[in-house]
Amino acid sequence: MRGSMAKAKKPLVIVTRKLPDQVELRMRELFDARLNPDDKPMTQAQLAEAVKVADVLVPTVTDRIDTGVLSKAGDQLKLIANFGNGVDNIDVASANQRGITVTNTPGVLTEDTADMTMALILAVPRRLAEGSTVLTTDSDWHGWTPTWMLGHRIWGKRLGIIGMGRIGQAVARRARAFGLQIHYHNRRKLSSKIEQELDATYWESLDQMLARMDIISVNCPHTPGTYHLLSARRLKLMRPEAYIVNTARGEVIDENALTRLIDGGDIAGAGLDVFEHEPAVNPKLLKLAKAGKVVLLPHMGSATVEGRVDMGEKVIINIRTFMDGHRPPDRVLPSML
Ligand code: 8YV
Repeated sequence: MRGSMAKAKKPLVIVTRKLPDQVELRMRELFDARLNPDDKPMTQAQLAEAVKVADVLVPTVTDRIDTGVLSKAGDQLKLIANFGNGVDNIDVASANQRGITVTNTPGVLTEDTADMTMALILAVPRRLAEGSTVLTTDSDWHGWTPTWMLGHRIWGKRLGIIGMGRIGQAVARRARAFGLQIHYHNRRKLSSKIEQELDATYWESLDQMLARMDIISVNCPHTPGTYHLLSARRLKLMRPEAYIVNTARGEVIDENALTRLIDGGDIAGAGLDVFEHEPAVNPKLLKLAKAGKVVLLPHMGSATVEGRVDMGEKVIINIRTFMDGHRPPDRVLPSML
């Protein structure tokens, strides 16, 4: 009959940034996909125009989907399928109130992000970035000496993981192989089975954990509850020999306070893949990087070809499931944040 024979109208899916070719190809086949081949970030005004017409919006961490944008959404907008795990770029509560479902892409960037975390855990104490520039910049190398470019051993040290979700646990598994002792702070204590597997010690008090760790790794999401979780007061609790690594979100750390404390010798150093005001980077942090006190990366935690394709695939599955009238697998609810 007509209904079953007629092809359903494809949903208009607006994608805000350039995605991997194979993801875009598949989106073109499945949807009426409006892509962004130039990859120029959209302005708030352009995002507002997009939500007026889109059935589905696919934003990324670089798009702020706030109430200003959402208030312009047409009735046809039913799904925001974020290309990314963190949803702090989206006002999820406000979207839900307007009847718009929000999804993300968890699980597929866990291992890549944990690898990058481990890379920073190694890079800072072992002076990797500093060492790698010696040969390429001023050919300042006069040969091996017993006392030059000494860093610090990580084996046997205490690693305190803040946020023991998927990524935190993946970091713990790696870190154990490097001889680190695993400690963690999390909203909830893990099951004793997982604690035993990871040989992990739970700290209900973040303050107490901070005061006793050699390395801190931030692996929790940015939510209103974790904004500046590492405040100036808490950062001051850290030992002067301690390092801090952040591959989660810049907003979790008071970046100005961190910069001051490293500069003053109250914290030994930091490895940062994320920043409080991305893409802007505090010039004082850049100075500290030149002095070899911090290692800075431009938000590369999940930047693998495989990861980005998997993320795209997740976005597609979420859109298709939703369009077929089912609950998408990666729905995000305000209560989860
Ligand atoms: C993503 C990330 O690349 O998924 C996340 O939360 O931080 C990144 O690794 C980015 O969010 C894409 O939107």
